[in-house]
Amino acid sequence: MADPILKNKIERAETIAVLGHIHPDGDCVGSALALKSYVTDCWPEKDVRVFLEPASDRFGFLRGYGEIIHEPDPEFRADLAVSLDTAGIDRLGDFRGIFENASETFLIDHHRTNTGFADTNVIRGTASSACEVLSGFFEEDRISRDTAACLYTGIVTDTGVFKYEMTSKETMRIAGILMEKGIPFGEIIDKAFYMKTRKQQLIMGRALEKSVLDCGGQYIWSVITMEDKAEYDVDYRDMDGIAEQMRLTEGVDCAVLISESEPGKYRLSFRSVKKTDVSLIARGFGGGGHIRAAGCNLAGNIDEIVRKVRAEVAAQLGEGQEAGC
Ligand SMILES: [Mn+2]
Repeated sequence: MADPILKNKIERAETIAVLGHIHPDGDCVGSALALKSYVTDCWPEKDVRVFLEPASDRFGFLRGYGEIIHEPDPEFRADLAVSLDTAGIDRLGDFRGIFENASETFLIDHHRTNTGFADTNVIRGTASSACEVLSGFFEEDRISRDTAACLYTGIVTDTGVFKYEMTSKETMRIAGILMEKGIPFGEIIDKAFYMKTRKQQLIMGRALEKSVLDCGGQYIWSVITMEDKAEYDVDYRDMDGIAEQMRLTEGVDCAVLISESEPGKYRLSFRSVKKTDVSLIARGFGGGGHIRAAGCNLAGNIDEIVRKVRAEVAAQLGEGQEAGC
């Protein structure tokens, strides 16, 4: 049985604003469009609008993607504003005013750090994604194929295709229900997660070709220069997934991609498998992140940066000469 709390609020509202976080990802776009799609199917008379910053084109196949509003509308007074996948009110960016002007506010999220900034707050810190939480408010037989595709996209992106730790039996149960709606699940996984443009593939090839295996094969690093990026006409957004691919080299425990953002300035992206806590290393250099994925920015001589980072990684791999560090 679906929880009726959201349904009751929607039925009382004529105008509904759906909001998410800045730099919207697949879970943010997926949950926002899923809510709009569900409301449109069940209550076609409602005025429901999704407000988000521009997102990646890879989500362009989702119903309602082309109707997302990117500019805040100061005239719009929603009876109900729903915030999805957003941990704090600041993260609503330019759309915060729409949320604050609404008669009633509701939020659905899965970030444990959520500050609970709405009138009604549903925060499930153990859920894989906002889409997983949101699906609990939908009646199963009223979820259309279009709505299912939106929800599935969010779950796929936030779980790294059912791989990350928060993926649970419940995640898989919901994914199963969505699959039964007839969605092209393989195609959605490719589009939402694995698909790359030609130039993204080529810059990854360049990074892999230039990579150096170190510390007895446990550490891999690579440097992408401004010249490399210019050659393929790419920017930092095209570099997603490269450090992750390096991490998947057999025997490797820590991967670092160092990409030059401006002359002499570098963005470092760390990934680890088991032993290395890359959040510690990134934090030591003024950045942050998680134990298995982190990042920081460094400026200076590239040989010096490579040496400093290697020293930190080698210290953690901890086997000294034995490991060839
Ligand atoms: Mn999320």
